[in-house]
Amino acid sequence: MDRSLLTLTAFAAQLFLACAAPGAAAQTPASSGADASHDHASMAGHNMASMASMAKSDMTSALGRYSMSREGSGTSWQPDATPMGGLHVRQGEWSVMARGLVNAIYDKQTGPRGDDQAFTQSMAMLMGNRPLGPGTLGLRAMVSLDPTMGKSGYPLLFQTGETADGATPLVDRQHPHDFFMELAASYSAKLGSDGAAFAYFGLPGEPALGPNAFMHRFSGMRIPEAPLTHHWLDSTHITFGVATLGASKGPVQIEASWFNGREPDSARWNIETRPFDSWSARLSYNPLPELSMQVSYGDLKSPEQLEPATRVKRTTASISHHRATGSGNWATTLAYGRNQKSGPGHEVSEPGWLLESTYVMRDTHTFFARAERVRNGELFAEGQPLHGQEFDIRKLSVGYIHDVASTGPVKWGIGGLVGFIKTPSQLDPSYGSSPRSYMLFVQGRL
Ligand SMILES: [Cu+2]
Repeated sequence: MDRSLLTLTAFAAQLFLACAAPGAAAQTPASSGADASHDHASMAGHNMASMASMAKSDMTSALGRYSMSREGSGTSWQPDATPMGGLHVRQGEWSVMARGLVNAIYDKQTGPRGDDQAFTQSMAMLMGNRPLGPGTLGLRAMVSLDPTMGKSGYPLLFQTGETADGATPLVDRQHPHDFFMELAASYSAKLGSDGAAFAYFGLPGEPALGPNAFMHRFSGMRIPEAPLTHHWLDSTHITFGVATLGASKGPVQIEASWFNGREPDSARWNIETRPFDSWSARLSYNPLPELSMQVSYGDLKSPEQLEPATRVKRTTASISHHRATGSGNWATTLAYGRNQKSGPGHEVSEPGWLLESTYVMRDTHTFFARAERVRNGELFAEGQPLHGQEFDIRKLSVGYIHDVASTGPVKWGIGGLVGFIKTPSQLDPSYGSSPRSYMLFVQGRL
């Protein structure tokens, strides 16, 4: 176990290097040799084009009998029509896919509670599967250098969730993601003519709760701002300890997870362990290649370190649409989440909505927009006059990325976004009358 963990970590580290020095990328999949007997020299002879053009139908999912293009974050689904980004190689019995994203961002949030900061955000992922016995073994590793942005993450007005110091909650800032975002293994076996059953274990991993997480779904992955609905929909994407059982037949998948419901703590470089105290269940349905939908429910016993007595029951529903045309790709996600929080002396039910869309034209121009509405009761600390009150926050972010260069398999773009925020006027003294979010960024994608 330790050894495979180390290997997975090494894979991911290589991918980071590959992004930084793209010339080396061609060797990444080869040297990730799960098959030690493989002849590296012959691999080096392959060029990027032949790797990238490997037939989509060759890549089957680790979890079921459908194309790998249906696989979202964790065990979630996305529309089958979603293009598979990244690098794909077949090595021996292994099908391997690598992908990564890095943003160098200048961020300015306006108003009295605003701030500005320059930082980088990144994610590198390696996944592979191979036949084993009667079924398929899958391995996934995903890492992020987000911890380098500092414990308190980056400025993002009206964002709440997690902590930087273990003592006070983060408000108006997005927490950094942990270095280990996913280290997971799965095994699936065929069931009938078009079905499969699987088991998935991650430390960390993602339980069957919520839509495909924002940095993985096509409609949101290029947007450098975290959604305000993160803690309504997909904040469990890094869960330190999760086991999921699922089954799929044709267009339908049903899953249940048992997991450690506590959010990651402020130590971002480590692996955390804690007993499994929470559960979730999800039903996914892909009726057409262009469509994916899910409903899910999770009972998170004690997600917040600073309020351990608060239990959160989360309900989510989402629809994702992907349309691939001759000149581009257009992906849209509509999602709803509700957190019912109960603790000593308080009980609240907070809804959140998200509508997000990204259009990539001729592989060069990316247009994106994200509209959200959340009811948030965590904007003011204890002792402040508005503490405990809930506010409806509406935000619309629009942006554009222009791809300017590519080095090997890595594409580089420059982009910008503006977020317009509407709040009840009661918040004006704290936030100003029309708070805005601005970001300028350079984005590298593998
Ligand atoms: Cu997150």
